[in-house]
Amino acid sequence: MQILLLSMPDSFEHTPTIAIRMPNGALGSLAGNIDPHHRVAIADLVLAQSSVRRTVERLMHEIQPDLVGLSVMTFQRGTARRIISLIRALKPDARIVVGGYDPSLAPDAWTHPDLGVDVIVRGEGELTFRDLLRAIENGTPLSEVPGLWFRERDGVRQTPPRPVTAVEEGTIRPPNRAARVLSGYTMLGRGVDVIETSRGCTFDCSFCSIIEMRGRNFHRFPLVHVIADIADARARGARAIFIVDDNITLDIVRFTALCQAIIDADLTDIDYMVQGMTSAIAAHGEELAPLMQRAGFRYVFLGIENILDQDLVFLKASAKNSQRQAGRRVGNASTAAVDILHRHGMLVIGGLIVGNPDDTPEAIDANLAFARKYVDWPYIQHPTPYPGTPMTRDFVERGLVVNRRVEEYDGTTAVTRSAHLTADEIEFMRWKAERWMKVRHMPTVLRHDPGFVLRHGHQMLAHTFRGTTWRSLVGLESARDVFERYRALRAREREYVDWPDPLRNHDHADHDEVGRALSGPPNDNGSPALSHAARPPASSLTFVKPSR
Ligand code: B12
Ligand code: SF4
Repeated sequence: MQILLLSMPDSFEHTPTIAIRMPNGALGSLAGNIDPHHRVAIADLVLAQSSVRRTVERLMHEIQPDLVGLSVMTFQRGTARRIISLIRALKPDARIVVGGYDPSLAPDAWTHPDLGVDVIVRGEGELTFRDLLRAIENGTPLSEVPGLWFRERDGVRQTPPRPVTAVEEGTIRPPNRAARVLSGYTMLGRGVDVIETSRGCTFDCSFCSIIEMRGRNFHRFPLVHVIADIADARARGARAIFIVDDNITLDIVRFTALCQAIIDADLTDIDYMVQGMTSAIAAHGEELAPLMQRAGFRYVFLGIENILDQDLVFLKASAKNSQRQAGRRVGNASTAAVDILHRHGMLVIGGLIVGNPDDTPEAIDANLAFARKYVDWPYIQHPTPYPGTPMTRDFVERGLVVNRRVEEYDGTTAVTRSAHLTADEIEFMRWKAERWMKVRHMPTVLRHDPGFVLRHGHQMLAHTFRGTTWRSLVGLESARDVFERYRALRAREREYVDWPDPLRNHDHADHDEVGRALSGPPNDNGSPALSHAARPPASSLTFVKPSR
């Protein structure tokens, strides 16, 4: 079979494509785990952001795929619909399969007959996708493949969820990077790739999709597999690697062993980026950080989330951000974690969430001041009601969701208000402060990647300050005017595909689906993952109308 796998072109504020274009890890892993006689091509459309339609047309013409698979996050839903419609027009007999976080957690949004999706793969994809291809090829019923929703003549059928894979058993083969057909991956001018060393998390932060996606569990790839994977990425040109693990810091002993294995394998000339919990870094950093530094870790994304205790309680992120002494919580671990990483030459990407239900201007200011003082690159977001998360339920129940256009659920558009501030005020506060924090990081980047900054620095600045004009620079326009212009530009940027949305005449279809998906109950027992089948039918779940 000829297979084309696509990731969506939509990017968001903190990863501008001028500086950061990373491959989608899911597609490489899917390609590496199908039977070898298939011909598979991967196209990360973020590499063709300004020519999406032309690129899809060309690939469809050259590859003539029997099946096209799309990986989609919630904010990319509208783009995915247009691309599917385009593919349908170009090759009506191609089968369309969707997977990833949005189809997994909001499958109802993907079943409209006018949309043209044949199969939804829910949850982890490698084994389900492999078995789906086998079933199609052998003509056996799709009902025998766990983990699917699929279209039949009389409607959509569901198969039971597939249990999460124990990756330590070698069930998942390494990714197939050779299948990528577009080029241009970059992290500030260096070739970049992604690898994973583990899957899952045992925490249950209320804003995170991971628990609903796969339950509370943690599985580790064997370290030999990981080192071989890094070596493969390096051999293909990667000089920067993003470790996409959900939470690598759950097992510090193993993380330490990984750093040592990277050093032993002489793979230290790569800039590694990883995300971690502040509590783990604060508690174990004195032993871990020197090894991370020697292994080549450069950026650590810290899930600080919020520096105020009441917000951490709402986000259910207190435990992972607590500093402890003799087993007792003695405070927030963020400053200790930042300090340890800085002392060992690493840079901190500060993940913060502002605009929580009870946030006042002072609460947001306190977080912005923290970011200004402690983090190197701010990654400040607003609480975003992604399908199936407990936080979504909280916001819906309090009537605080003010925007249901999911294409704006990109993390930096405030789509919820607090009890004290409008969504607009929340976003304005973050936007205004964050731009200047980003500028402060430029000299550090210049020292590390001078060629890139000299060539593209002006574009990076222009992106960060888009909306600014000479009039605003000399004070003839207010920051508010600039903010409104920025938002108008941002709205235009979201039109990635010059092709109509097949559901454009179903004005409320998407919103109703969102409403239903948003109010789904959590999968809080950790097992089995994806408990959708055991839930009340979607139509019985109602969306609480926002009060403003
Ligand atoms: C790494 C990561 C990133 C990296 C992306 C690097 C890259 N190019 O891959 C960075 C930091 C840049 C990033 C950014 C963002 N991310 Co992010 N990210 C993750 C993270 C940590 C891991 C994703 C991953 O690669 N996993 C490993 C792969 C192998 O697994 P997977 O993606 O789940 O894919 C499997 C299945 O989903 C399925 N599958 C996936 N696609 C397909 C397609 C087909 C056809 C099939 C059959 C199956 C299938 O099979 C795969 C293999 O098992 C997750 C989860 C988490 N714990 O936070 C969030 C997560 C995916 N991100 C999320 C979001 C929202 C974002 C941002 C919008 C904002 C943000 N929160 O940072 C931006 C947008 C990025 C952009 N496009 O501009 C959300 C998505 C929620 C949703 N409902 O859409 C998640 C779930 C975090 C959360 N909030 O809960 N992210
Ligand atoms: S610790 Fe990280 S991966 Fe785990 S639930 Fe919280 S945000 Fe998600």
